[in-house]
Amino acid sequence: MSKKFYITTAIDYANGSPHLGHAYEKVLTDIVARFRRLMGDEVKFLTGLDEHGQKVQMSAQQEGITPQERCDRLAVEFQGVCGRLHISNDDYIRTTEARHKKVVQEILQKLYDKGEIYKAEYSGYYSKRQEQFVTEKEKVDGEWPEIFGEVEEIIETNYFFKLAQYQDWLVDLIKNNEELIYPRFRAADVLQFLKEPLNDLCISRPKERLEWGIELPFDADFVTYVWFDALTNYITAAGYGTDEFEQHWPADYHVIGKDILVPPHAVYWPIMLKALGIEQPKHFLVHGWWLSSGAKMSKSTGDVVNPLDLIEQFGADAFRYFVTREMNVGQDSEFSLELFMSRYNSDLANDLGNLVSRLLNMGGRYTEGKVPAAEVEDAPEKELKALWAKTESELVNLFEDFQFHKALDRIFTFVSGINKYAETRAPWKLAKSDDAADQAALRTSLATMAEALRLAVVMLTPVMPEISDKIRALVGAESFDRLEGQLEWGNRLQGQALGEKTILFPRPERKA
Ligand code: ME8
Repeated sequence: MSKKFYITTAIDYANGSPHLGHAYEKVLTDIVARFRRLMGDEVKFLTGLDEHGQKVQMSAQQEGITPQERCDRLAVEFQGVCGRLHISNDDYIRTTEARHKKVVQEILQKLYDKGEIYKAEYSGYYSKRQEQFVTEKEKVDGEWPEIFGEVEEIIETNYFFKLAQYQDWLVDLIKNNEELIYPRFRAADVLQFLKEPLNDLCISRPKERLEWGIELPFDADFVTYVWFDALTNYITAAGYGTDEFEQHWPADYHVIGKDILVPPHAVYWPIMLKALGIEQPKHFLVHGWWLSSGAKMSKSTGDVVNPLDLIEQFGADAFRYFVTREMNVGQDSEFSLELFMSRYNSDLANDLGNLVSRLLNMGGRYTEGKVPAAEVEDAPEKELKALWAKTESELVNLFEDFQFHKALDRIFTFVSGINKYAETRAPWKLAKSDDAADQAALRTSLATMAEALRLAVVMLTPVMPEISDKIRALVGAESFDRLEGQLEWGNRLQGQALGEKTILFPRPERKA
């Protein structure tokens, strides 16, 4: 059986409600997954929920419910966001599932038997908020950084995973594998981290301190450290230990935010795999952060806006368009309602929405609701086709390089080009003339607009699947599973029925 294109997101902490950062990562990964399917790959797209750990246990305690009850409730919320955003994942993993517990215990036992895990007494500083030991070196001006929360000194017996012995191997892996981390500049963060000697990783927590975790198979007094448990999700869902594993592993892309590259994904994970004799993932796609995303945004009126509410208000595709158009993958981006509204109104409602309704309107009036034949090719047609040729030559490469913001920019430049073409040809003026040449130009202009619109939405499909399908249905174009042949100008729509005029992007109602 052939290898699938296996792509994963981070699994979200079941420690609070989903926010813009979570939603963005799903959209980004979904676009890659949908694009790969169009390119002919068989895709396995995994996302999920990270349910163990001290924070989850503490939040549940505060609420007076069990951690499992709390996770079950949050799982509904997180999966709900995936549904609302039309995320096309093939699997959803929760780390409290039996299939996952089994794999975590299996690999712990394997590493223990191989002598990769040892027991030792450890005295050190422990950050409750980060759920990890920290060292004096991490102090800033003699103080623990804010992100550590309360830090306490403790003496504990624990189990340790031998990371340190793999340090040189890991440095070589990162240095010699230019393609491993995208964007490449993030690899420098990893190498910087590896300039300091690595400590072995404490992979257990005594049950007296933390119960909410996966029990160590070789010592029932301990549970597994949450990061060790969480990272393992990628192989659990790939069917580790079964015949299915070969079909999925190695992962093609782990999509993650910049905060969890170092050390978990670029240090712990590669070493865990190496110690287990499992192949390394092919790539990490590391995105930046939405700033002010956690904060609720207030408008001048004093209303409060949660970015995820925009999905219901303006539609999943408008949300998907906005986050993809604004974020240069790898960089940070600022979220603001003003920016969202400006993109919605100018790109979606004006440029794209008006173009569609204009075409349908004229088709109904001048060509009996059908796409006519393109009969002539004069300067305006030549110009628009040339613009398409330029756009088309860039689009697939931009998608392959995760330059989605640029791809959308090119597509919307082309949409503006179609609108300009309509202004130049002015079919509404041609319609007033009985001259045969004017009538041929009228038919040509509607045919050209319809074909150009079909082409414009081909590569919008992975970003705005619902709207693209709607537009295709309105101009009589067929849906497709494969990109092949879709990007060529072909006047394919001749004779197709045009749909009724509709408003694809309604203007928001003004509040009094
Ligand atoms: O880190 N902008 O979970 P998480 C963009 N459970 N992305 C953001 C963001 C923001 N403002 N805030 C968070 C965890 N993210 C672990 C992962 S994987 C084996 C375990 C991203 O819920 C963040 O970078 O804190 C991460 O990739 C994802 O959301 C989940 O974050």
